[in-house]
Amino acid sequence: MVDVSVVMPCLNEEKTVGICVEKAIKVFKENNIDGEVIVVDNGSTDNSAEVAKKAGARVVSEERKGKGYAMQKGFSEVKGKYIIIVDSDNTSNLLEIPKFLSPLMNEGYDFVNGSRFKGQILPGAMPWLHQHVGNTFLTKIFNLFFHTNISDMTSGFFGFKIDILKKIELKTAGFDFESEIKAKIAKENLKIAEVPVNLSPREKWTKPKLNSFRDGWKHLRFMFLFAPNWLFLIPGVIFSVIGLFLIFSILFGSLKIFWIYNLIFIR
Ligand SMILES: Nc1nc2c(ncn2[C@@H]2O[C@H](COP(=O)(O)OP(=O)(O)O)[C@@H](O)[C@H]2O)c(=O)[nH]1
Ligand SMILES: [Mg+2]
Repeated sequence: MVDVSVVMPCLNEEKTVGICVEKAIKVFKENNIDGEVIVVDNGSTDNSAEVAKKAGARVVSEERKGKGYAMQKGFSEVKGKYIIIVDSDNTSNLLEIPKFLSPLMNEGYDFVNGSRFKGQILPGAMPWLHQHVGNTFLTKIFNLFFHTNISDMTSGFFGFKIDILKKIELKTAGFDFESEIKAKIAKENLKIAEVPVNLSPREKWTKPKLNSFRDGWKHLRFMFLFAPNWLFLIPGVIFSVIGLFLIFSILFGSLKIFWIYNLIFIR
């Protein structure tokens, strides 16, 4: 049986996907691991698929566009006991894969998240707005909603035991895949560890596929919908308390209904 499956989503990454595949195979050789590399292509218009195949990966393709759909396709193809997910743009260093394997194989963890915030983010690797606002905010919301203590929710470099896939069903199409898989794992009360990983800038002249606002919004939307207490119950309770307070103030206190009525005319 294959021990480790490395699954990489790939959309027009011909400059880097080959390097990533070679690094994964190098890790397998150096650590005596029976491993496979699966690259999930999604209609790349460049030579990504050929480059990945030549470097030694099994290339599968998914027709439905989006990183989430690509990952679902990859998961339906894996043969390994341990799964590592990593991008194919060579911003994460695949030589760091052994860091994930030790907690999964020897320390009883079910899921290991790679944290760029605990590692080193090289200059130019992450936009300032993502590093100090977007990712920090999304991770704080995630920890609050799902009772976790991770430091990098949007990281796309993580690993887990294959058995986890029997317990969760993945549905999201795009980059919200990361919030989906991590939230569903957190709800299963599985053992989660975190390891530091480094992040390098993208290769020159290659384009990121992520759109900060569109994809940030998708993460937020998923988290609220998957934690309906925070979408309905808690705001409902807050508005009820404010409503009751106003009603009692009008009935028994000094607040005059005319004053509230006059609020309508404030310009
Ligand atoms: N198969 C597939 N891969 C995708 C798609 N969108 C992004 N990717 C891959 O997902 C990884 C992360 O994308 P990237 O734009 O670098 O996002 P960021 O690293 O989160 O800023 C890269 O390896 C992309 O090639 C998609 O629609 N389909
Ligand atoms: Mg990237």
